[in-house]
Amino acid sequence: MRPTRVRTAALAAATALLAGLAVTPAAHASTDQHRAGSTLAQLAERTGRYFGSAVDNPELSDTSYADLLGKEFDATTPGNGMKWYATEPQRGVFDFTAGDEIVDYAKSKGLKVRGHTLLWHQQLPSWLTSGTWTADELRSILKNHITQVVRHYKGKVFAWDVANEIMNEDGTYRENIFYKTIGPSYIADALRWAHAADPKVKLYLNDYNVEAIGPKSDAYYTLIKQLKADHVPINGFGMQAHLALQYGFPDRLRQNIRRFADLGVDVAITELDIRMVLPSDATKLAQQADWYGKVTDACLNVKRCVGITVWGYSDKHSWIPSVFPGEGAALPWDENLAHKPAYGAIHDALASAAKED
Ligand code: 9MR
Repeated sequence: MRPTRVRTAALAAATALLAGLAVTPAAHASTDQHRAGSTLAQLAERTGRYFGSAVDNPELSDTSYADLLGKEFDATTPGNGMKWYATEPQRGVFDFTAGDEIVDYAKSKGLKVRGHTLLWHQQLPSWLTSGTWTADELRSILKNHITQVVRHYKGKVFAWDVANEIMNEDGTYRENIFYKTIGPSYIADALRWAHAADPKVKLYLNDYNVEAIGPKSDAYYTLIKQLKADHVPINGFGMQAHLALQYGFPDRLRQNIRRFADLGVDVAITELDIRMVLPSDATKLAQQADWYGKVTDACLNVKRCVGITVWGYSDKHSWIPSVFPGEGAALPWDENLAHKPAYGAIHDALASAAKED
């Protein structure tokens, strides 16, 4: 009886491992040891990509968190520090304190920085949202904001999310203040102004719920194709990838990444997290690990998918519980900064691609 039981267990463990799933704590320990040799960033770099994590300013004083971020990742995105409310709190008065703090931290740890974001419908200062503007006035406000912020971070960020979340789910333009006042031309102009202020920085459009092929990603596909045809400077498309186990994995993610790459732009996974309805359990964590592995594989499969950023790396600091009550556990590290099965799945996906390169 005994040998059979052992064999069965070993077989189950091997099958689960092959599927990228977590098995027993003992299996974790040995595989984690095996993975200790290289960080996610080191493996990603061997495939010509980066692996980043967002960070919000208050998190920098959590030293164990900030230290681990600096060791495991080679890129970071400020969670809030470069948004309009922070950078231009009064009209024409710029404050780069929060963004600079993250740039300085990143420099000290050898991380590169993704700029986020030049325009968005959220986190705008009240002087902007409560004012009444003509199209010309708002165009000049937008031009000045973009010019000053991009100029300040010239050479310090490698990419900018120029326009964030500008489409509705049905593929129509979101009626943000810029669209309502100026019309859709604000998008091409924003890209042109950013390019004029820093001709080398990579310029992105960025959104959520665009990982699957559907009306929203189709709208970006059409827009980027047109921008390219019009010779507007556009270098990349950011798929945020705020996924949730209860809504299913985005259909044809890999094909979707590929079709944007085929338009001649880079693609980046910019804000990855995979939440679940709490409490978490072994089954949900295994499914989450499988999805993290699948997202990583999908990016690795397309040469122009240049990097992956998780939106914070641990459940200790995550935007999710406050926005989706009863949901969370979305990141590859837990509240105690210990690896979850998702970490192993990402590591394994990167390691096998790194081997092939
Ligand atoms: O992580 C950010 C959180 O701290 C802010 O409170 C929130 C405000 O809406 O924005 C979060 O980041 C968002 C990002 O800028 C754009 N995509 C969605 C992210 C999660 O809301």
